[in-house]
Amino acid sequence: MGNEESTMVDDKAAPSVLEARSVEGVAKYIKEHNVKKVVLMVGAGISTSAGIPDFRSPDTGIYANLAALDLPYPEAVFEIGFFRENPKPFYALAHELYPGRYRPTIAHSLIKLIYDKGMLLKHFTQNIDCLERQAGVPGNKIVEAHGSFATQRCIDCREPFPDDEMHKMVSESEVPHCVKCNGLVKPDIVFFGEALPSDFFENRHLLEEADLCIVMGTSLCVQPFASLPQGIRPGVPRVLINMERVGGLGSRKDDVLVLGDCDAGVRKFAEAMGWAEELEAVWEETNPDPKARAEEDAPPLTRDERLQEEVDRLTEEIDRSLALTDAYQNKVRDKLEIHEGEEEAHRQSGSGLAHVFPHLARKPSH
Ligand code: CNA
Repeated sequence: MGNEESTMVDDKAAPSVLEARSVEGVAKYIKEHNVKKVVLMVGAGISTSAGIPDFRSPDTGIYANLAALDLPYPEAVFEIGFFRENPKPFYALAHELYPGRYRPTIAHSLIKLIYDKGMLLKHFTQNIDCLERQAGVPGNKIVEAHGSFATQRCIDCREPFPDDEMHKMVSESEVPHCVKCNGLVKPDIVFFGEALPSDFFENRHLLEEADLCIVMGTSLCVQPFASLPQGIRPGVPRVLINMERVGGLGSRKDDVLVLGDCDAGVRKFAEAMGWAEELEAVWEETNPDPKARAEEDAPPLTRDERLQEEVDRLTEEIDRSLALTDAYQNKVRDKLEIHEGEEEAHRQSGSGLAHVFPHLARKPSH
């Protein structure tokens, strides 16, 4: 874990460049120092409120729920050796995580807003869900340190596998095989022991240029990503928005800890920046359902309007049951008329065959 700094100072020590070790202190710093080179480092915790479980949260995390997949130990699902033997658990998980099934969270929209403000230097993500792209952050601003589901290839001959075929296989939880050599196909996400994409190493130097660092939703347990916050120059504020304290953050004088739910921390930060409304608007753009969007936008009903709605609903219900009663009465009346008509025909024909040829009996009686 990246905690080599944990012995330096405690998280209550007086700040050096910030006025206060709080989101308000950071907001003031951003405005007064014209901060323009923000680096973000994030993990699965920014996507949990979208409905994608993280790895390590007790009870709700993927590791806590992998028993059903029959794994020898949770990490095996991302080990290439185990994948070769049994790719099914990975594809069950891929089915869950596959992009396109989830809406970005407000934390993803904060990254987009920071970009819109011209303040985003680089966004480093460990996530493989592509939600920052979906939130509108351009690909050239994102380093997907653990790869993504965007492309895939054969683990033996490296032949790329078509996107549409992959989409179909994953949505059916099927295991895809190479069209050339029948080897196993794997998305280009980084498994344990595999090298990170070159993009990660080529952009690491940017940490030294950063004038603010925001770390969100990560346990900072996986190296080398976990060491990124240490690459930020001393004297540059680092903000941790996370459920728990991780990776030695809080150990520098200008570290700010915003512990608790990520979305709440993000909204608190936006509020301090005076961006609250703008952030909600940017997030709203990610809402796929325009009807839900219109309903959310509508002002809440007054007490009288709610009462009127209830009266209308009840009136409609009563009308409907009265109509049903009418229909029932008509049906009974029709039946009675037919029955009387049959008896009359029977009387007139005297044939006694009306029960066999009822259409003969149904002649109107003059
Ligand atoms: P992790 O180790 O599961 O840690 C998640 C962290 O986020 C923990 O510290 C949690 O306490 C915290 N957290 C969870 N939910 C919230 C919340 N709502 N608010 C605030 N904090 C929260 O995940 P990491 O990303 O640190 O681990 C790296 C792995 C996880 C990478 O290799 C990813 O590929 C992998 N992963 C990605 C996804 C995804 O793409 N969405 C999902 C699950 C795992």
